Amino acid sequence: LAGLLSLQAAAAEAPRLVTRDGRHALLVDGKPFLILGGQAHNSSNYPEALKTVWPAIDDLKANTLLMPVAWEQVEPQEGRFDFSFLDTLVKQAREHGKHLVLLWFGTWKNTSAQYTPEWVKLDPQRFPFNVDREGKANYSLSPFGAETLKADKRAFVALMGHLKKIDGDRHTVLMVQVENEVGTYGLVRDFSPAAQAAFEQPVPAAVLERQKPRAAATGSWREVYGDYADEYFHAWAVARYIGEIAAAGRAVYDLPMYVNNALRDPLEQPPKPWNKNFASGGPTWDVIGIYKAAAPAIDIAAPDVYNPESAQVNANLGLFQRPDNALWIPEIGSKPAYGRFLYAMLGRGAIGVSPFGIDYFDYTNHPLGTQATDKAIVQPFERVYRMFAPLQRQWAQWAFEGRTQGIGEGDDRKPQQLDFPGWTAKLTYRLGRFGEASWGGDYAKPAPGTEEPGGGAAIAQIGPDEFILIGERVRVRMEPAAGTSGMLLRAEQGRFDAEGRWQMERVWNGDQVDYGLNLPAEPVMLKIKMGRPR
Ligand code: N0T
Repeated sequence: LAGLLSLQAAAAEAPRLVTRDGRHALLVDGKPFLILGGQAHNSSNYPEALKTVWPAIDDLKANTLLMPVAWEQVEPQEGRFDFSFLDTLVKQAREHGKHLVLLWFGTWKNTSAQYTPEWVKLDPQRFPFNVDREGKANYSLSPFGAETLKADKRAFVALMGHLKKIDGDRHTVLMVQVENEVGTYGLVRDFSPAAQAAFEQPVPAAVLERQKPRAAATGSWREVYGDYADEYFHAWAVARYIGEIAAAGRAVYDLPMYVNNALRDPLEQPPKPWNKNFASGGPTWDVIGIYKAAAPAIDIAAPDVYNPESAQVNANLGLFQRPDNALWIPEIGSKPAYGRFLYAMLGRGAIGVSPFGIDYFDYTNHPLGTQATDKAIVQPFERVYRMFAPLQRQWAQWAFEGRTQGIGEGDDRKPQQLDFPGWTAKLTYRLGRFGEASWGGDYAKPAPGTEEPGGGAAIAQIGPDEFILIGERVRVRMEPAAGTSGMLLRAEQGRFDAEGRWQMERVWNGDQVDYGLNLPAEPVMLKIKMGRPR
């Protein structure tokens, strides 16, 4: 009976993020959950449009749909709320067996005010824009607009209250993104009198703790952060604004909340002061500390990955995965080149991932995403989701325990390695079926399907000498850690069934293992047993 009661308690518990040993998990019904997501196009947040969304989400084999809910849509007239789209969305998600992540498009969507209701757009006196040094209004709403904050917060609280009413016992909705890609392009910060007065105040102690001072240890923003003062101040102002909205929403219905980021160049190290090269004030990797200090109600700063260069992708994943920040990728471009990085993201222990523009609306965001508007959109991602779906809960648990790693093939196509306690996985790409290229002739020719970088592998160490390997277009050789000896005992190809039990299909040996585990152009899953001679 006690077991049953605790099971019920877990089922009734709202989704939440937990952290242990610097790793994170999204608990859903009390157990780690892996978001295999898909994000709809921006204008698909209407009941009729959902007809173009579900087929793509189903084709993707996603378990979660990321869908905007817009301020203009829920509060077309001030104080009169309409949550009918949310009702439809939640009902249909349940019918399709999917979870949801809601994206609150309010004061800022890609930094602009375009998703605010008309009554906001038409009243710049009440809802002021940022102004430049000359007092000229910029296109982006000011984080010092007290009325804007009040109004956005009221709408968000109404949304969360409604959500609690319709979903508080079911948890179809897992998380909420507050605003979308915030910050300001073209202007480093607000120079309005209210902003200027705040800029001259001492930097709050909470910020000093999380964001290392660059000059003086205390004092005004300029004194403490020198050339970075304006952008850090804007990040603080925007984060505080969002944090207040999130906190008010969570007071009504406590779900995990996050912000997403249109990235700055992660390879510019050390990062130079803002030079119109990214949206100032957004949660770029270098100001995550400021967001943590100013917006404690926001759990995660998340990267939107729209540059497929492998060095960029890897650098971003490294910078956003921190002991104080779970890795969660709410947007990646839908171009095929991004597919292999799912192995890196899920292998590194992300709580989830979601390609953007997953619906059959006749629109493409090329060149950020694919040109396709049909089933070809999902192909590069479905192949990976298909492999992870049957063991999604188990994988999330392994990731939380620090047992998993993963990587996508580099643009340079060079060998890579993943180190586990006792064993190293050596990965090579493009090589033919037999041995090394030194044999020459046809033997040196790359394996079919490896013309473009497309390989990847995710590995879980499920016992001291046992591994689950998921991957494609890569040769994997497990080697004993330096100074020890060991060999491959058995590699089973198979899959996990719906109950999570391993189903062996064949044992790989001979040609399939003599030169390493040769993973073909279609993803496979192997259960590998290594051994050490006595
Ligand atoms: C994204 C999407 C949507 C290397 C673009 C990406 C989504 C928003 N913005 O289709 O609008 O709502 O979050 C911005 C990418 C910047 C360009 C990077 C060039």
